[in-house]
Amino acid sequence: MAAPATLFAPLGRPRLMGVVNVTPDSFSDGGRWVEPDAAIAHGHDLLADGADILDIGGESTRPGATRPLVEEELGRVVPVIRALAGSGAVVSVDTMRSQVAEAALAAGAVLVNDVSGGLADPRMLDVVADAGAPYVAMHWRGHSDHMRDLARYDDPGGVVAAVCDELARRVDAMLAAGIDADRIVLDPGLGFAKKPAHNWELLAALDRVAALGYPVLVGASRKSFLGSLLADEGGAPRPVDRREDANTAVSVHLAQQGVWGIRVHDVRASRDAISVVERLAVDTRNRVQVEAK
Ligand code: PMM
Repeated sequence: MAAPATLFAPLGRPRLMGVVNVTPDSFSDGGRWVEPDAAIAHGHDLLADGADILDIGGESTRPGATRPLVEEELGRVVPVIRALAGSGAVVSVDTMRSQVAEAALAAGAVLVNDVSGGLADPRMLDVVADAGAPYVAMHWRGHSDHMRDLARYDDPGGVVAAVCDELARRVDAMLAAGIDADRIVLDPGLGFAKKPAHNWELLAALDRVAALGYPVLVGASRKSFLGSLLADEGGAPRPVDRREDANTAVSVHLAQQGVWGIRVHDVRASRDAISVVERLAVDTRNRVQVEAK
């Protein structure tokens, strides 16, 4: 598989993963891209805006969501992956199901993005290992219909220690299944079994996640902890379509932290912000060199 070279080569900035939710019920864009032609056109728009990877998903993970049948999920993602990968895009499949991962890889996806880190489907890690595919493993404690009840981090070290420990255990399982260490990406799973404060703590401690020794991907885009931060005086959360500026600020933070990837719905805003961070890094380095002389 040619993917790792492109996916893991040094780039000097985070990769931007543009979200294509081929779902009727995702929290931020449910229904907008559910028709294959609309999803494919959206993918092309994200590429034009500077997406490095298109993340195609057919199952909503919004809190409380019920799962689609596997046939429904396959029917949503496979034609879209085939078309976008066929036109040269680097495509990842956002799925917790090994059957969908297999079909997606056969249709041209080069990366499996599993929000459950292999916990939702006992075959997933073997399928990924057999395919030699790069694999994003996100921190996850349970399906969306009950994940709110799982947002408890009472042990010493709180959410940061728990997420790192639980991700480290997933890494052990991945390596035991035969997934190459150089094909693993870890994700702290913002919004999944996390209260708003947990997400902020994790964002402030990404060095701890990176210290596990793997590239890090983060998805904050449009999530409810941004809505809570920006709540109005009456406490009503900022609507999903008015959280983008806050998300762009998060992307700046992520770029400064040196993450491998950022998963976003609006690629252009984050791409522009990352360009600023990159440009400033060049001048900061120059200035340090000049002053050291
Ligand atoms: N979040 C969502 C879906 N997939 N994948 C990864 N790796 N990380 C995330 O944070 C993540 C994800 C939920 O957001 P969406 O419904 O807007 O796609």
